[in-house]
Amino acid sequence: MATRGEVETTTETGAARPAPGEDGAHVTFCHICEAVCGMVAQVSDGRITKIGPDRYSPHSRGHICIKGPAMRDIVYDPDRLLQPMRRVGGPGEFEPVGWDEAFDDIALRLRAILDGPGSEAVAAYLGNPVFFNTLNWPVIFDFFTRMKIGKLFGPNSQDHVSRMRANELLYGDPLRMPLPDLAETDLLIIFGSNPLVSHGSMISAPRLREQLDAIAARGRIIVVDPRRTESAERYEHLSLRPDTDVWMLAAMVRTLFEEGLADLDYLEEHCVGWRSLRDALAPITPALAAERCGLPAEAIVALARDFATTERAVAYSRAGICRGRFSTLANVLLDALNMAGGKFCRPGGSMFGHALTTGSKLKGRPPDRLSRVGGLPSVISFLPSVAMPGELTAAGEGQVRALFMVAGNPVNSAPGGAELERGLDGLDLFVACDLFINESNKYADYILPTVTFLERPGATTLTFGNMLAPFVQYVDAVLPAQGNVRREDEIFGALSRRLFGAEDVPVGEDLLDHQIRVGAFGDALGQDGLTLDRLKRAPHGILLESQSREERKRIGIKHADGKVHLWDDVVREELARLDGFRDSGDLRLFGRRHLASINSWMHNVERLVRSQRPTLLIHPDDAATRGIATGDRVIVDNVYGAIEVEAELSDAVHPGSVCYPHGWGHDGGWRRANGAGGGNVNLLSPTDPAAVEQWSGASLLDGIDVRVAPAPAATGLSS
Ligand SMILES: Nc1nc2c(c(=O)[nH]1)N[C@H]1C(S)=C(S)[C@@H](COP(=O)(O)OP(=O)(O)OC[C@H]3O[C@@H](n4cnc5c(=O)[nH]c(N)nc54)[C@H](O)[C@@H]3O)O[C@H]1N2
Ligand SMILES: Nc1nc2c(c(=O)[nH]1)N[C@H]1C(S)=C(S)[C@@H](COP(=O)(O)OP(=O)(O)OC[C@H]3O[C@@H](n4cnc5c(=O)[nH]c(N)nc54)[C@H](O)[C@@H]3O)O[C@H]1N2
Ligand code: SF4
Ligand SMILES: [Mo]
Repeated sequence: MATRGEVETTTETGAARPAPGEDGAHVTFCHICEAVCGMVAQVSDGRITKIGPDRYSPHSRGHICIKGPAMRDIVYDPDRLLQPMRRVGGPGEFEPVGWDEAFDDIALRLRAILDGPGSEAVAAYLGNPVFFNTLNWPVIFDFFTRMKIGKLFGPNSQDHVSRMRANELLYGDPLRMPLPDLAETDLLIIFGSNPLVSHGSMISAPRLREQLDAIAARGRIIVVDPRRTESAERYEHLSLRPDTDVWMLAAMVRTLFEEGLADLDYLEEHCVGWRSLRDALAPITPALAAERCGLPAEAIVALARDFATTERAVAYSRAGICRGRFSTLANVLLDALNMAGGKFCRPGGSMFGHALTTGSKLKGRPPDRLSRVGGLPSVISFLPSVAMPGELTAAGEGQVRALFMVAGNPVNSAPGGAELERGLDGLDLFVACDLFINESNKYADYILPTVTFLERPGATTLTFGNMLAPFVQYVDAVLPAQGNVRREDEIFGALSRRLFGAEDVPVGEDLLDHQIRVGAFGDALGQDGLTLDRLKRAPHGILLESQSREERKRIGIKHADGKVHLWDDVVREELARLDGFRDSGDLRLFGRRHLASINSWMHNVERLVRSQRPTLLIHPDDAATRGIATGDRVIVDNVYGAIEVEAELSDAVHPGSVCYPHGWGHDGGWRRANGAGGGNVNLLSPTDPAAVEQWSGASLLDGIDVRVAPAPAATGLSS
């Protein structure tokens, strides 16, 4: 029976649920990207024979992409680690070890570090897949909290950290993320996202393409991007030089004020600081922005006018504006555009999503701090990756001596280059939890092999706050753990007990049940409402009724005055820095994702890699001046590093820019991935903490100054 707040759906099949590993159809969901699509895994003779879409899922209604079914290949990958490994030689040289032996030695060595240099010398890198593992992370965090871990790192600074810093400035809470109201908008401007390939980020909506097509049919979608992406191709494209959006956004907001199009009553009611922002933006004219961005001033003005005069309009941004030189400011200005246009908290505009659980998602996380090297701030406890190599290698008090790396691969996914590898190799204790030997954990002392998401229960709660239609699903494991691998909660629970004598290690499911029940949709520990038990009785998940925009705004804004803050010292100082900034005029490198790739970890799957070829997209004009043709080997370099890759001429990229996907150039324990070629583009990302934006510490990944030249024969740089 449905409980309070549920949207009635006809998706209950009533079929009995098979136990993990039992023959039959197992309802599950995909944990690879934020769409969290419903899937069904067929099990026969204890093995998964096929993974297909869950057509009964009220969330994804039968949608999946090519990566979901490929998880079967990951489960049975011949290179997958199925027993704990201890390093016995150089990088990547491991031999099997028993769990107890591994735990004993890890505990002994960690104890020595905690008793010696102390917890400041202990760090963790938690990679992207951990965050999808919502039932296990409380146990992982519990372990780190018990030891008062000094430093946390993760992919945040390669991803959304500047968006979070902007959220904190604007709304008083880094985790409060405004979403575009796709269901009702008539004009959507996308800055730096390619939803047709990424399937949405900070938006969880698997059938995004249908929603976007519907907007395009009744109105417009304009994609602002240095590449004519798959999304730009399908809708309208406005091409600009990488890492220049900040000027375009500033000029658009300015245009609204200049032309009397800004909704002043609205600003007065909802925001503070808008007058200061307005005055400070005065020098950033459309002509100046046009010159910086490499597009016509008229295009900026026309878009601003159209945005302001379309009642239901919204600007949305993602990764593409989060990793630049002015990324916090760019995100603030994006929201300022929505505010000045009067689009926030209005139909078709922007509004926060829903909160399923109460309190912070990362309960008990360490306090925010500055990095020892470079003095960069942490955001939601995570220090910037650009500080990581120095934290590992710079001798002195607080130097990291022990590292736990769970589901991460910073050597390929973060800046760091040779110094990061040297740092990883020089640790006193390096423990990794992963499915494979990758480019980072090949330096570990121990790799503790973990289950895939198909071998553990899971809940879709990570992306709940970003769902356009609030949905929640709990699923059981499809298979028991393969080989001699364990879940992360088992591993970190065991370490907590061994090292700290912990008797009260949290249980992920109990915490989830409690959080659901005291949350907005819960039964408040008594009345009718959502509970984990109820979730377990709805295998395909439950759609929930949306709360009103006003209610979400009331809950979402954490500033004491209940207003959106458009002005503060950060905005003031960043605008001053913008004023003094001079573009080098060099070629600018930016990234792209491929439908069949997920960051650095699915390149060992034949059916995914066979359709891909990482190439450096270069505009024909830039290629001509350098004597480069499609298929040529070229060297891309700057002061930080060099890679040798294959060139592909394409007028889809903005003149003066080149585009290369990240996550390639493998050299780990995954044989097919190692043979897939390509280069590690993050070797070109600045590793100097002073070279990145100082408020968020966001790595500079889009808009890196590089040189490109034909490769002399046999450089030996990369395959
Ligand atoms: N297939 C696939 N899907 C994925 C992933 C994957 O690796 N593969 N990764 C997942 C993850 S972890 C994330 S965080 C999300 C990210 O989701 P999105 O943010 O939608 O993904 P991206 O493809 O990185 O889109 C960024 C876009 O910004 C553009 N861009 C680069 N520089 C600039 C710039 O300076 N200005 C502007 N305006 N645009 C710029 C790029 O050309 C690109 O089209 O995707 C998720 N989904
Ligand atoms: N230049 C450039 N660099 C980028 C980006 C970009 O756009 N451009 N995008 C960035 C973004 S958005 C992100 S999120 C990061 C991602 O970067 P990271 O978070 O460092 O990690 P991944 O590359 O996703 O590698 C994930 C690792 O987790 C392992 N794994 C997968 N599932 C599990 C599991 O269930 N348990 C365990 N224990 N391990 C598992 C995989 O085998 C793999 O080794 O990359 C970033 N790097
Ligand atoms: S869109 Fe994302 S969640 Fe859906 S199947 Fe593909 S990778 Fe999985
Ligand atoms: Mo990401």
